Amino acid sequence: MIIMDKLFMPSMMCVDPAKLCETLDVFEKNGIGGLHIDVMDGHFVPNLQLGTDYCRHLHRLSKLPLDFHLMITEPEDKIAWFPIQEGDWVSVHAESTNHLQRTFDRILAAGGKPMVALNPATPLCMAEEVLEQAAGVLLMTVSPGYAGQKLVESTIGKISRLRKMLDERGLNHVRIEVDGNVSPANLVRMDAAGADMYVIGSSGFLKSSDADEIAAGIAEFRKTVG
Ligand code: S6P
Ligand code: MG
Repeated sequence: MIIMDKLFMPSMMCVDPAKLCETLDVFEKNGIGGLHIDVMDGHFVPNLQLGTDYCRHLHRLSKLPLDFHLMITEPEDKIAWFPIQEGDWVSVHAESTNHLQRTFDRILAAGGKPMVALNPATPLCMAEEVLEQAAGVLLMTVSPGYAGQKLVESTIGKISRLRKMLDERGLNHVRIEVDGNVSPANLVRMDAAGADMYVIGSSGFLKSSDADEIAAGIAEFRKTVG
């Protein structure tokens, strides 16, 4: 069995823009896994967030990989818009496309690591056919669209069921990323259920924009998952 590092992925939507460079510096110095980028198009989710130029700036300003979370319709036609580099993760929602396989193929051709994302009420079977090719599954633990929401309780059991499914298929290299209300208390439960990649926003160490407090928060979170 492969034991993988647990990865913390700060949500860039929750970073104070006035402190962008110093916050990126804290992330690099404190072993952050990658920068989670919420891309929202106002159609798939009722909000607009982070664009392609912002992603380009982040690649210029930081060595950390990007973790694109595409909440957009017809992602298969838009993969080329994003500055995907070798080692970047790219999550695409199973609900957002009739062409999940084609979207995966395009992410792989761009050098990205494809992941399939599922909303809280979307069953795991929607991800099943791409698991062999996937670098991970992103389980939404809130409904996508906004930061600062409360955990959908049923998603904790869903994490356990997905971990079991992956183990049974010998796919324990496939990551389970959780996104939404990853508070210190929920982190304990998500970790125990089998998640190993955690999007951290306003419920976690990005509740503060102070560099020292963020660094201390990362250390606390790391202690929790061991
Ligand atoms: C939500 C988005 C998330 C949020 C993150 C915020 O649609 O996909 O990545 O940015 O969940 O974290 P929190 O702790 O405020 O829920
Ligand atoms: Mg997200």
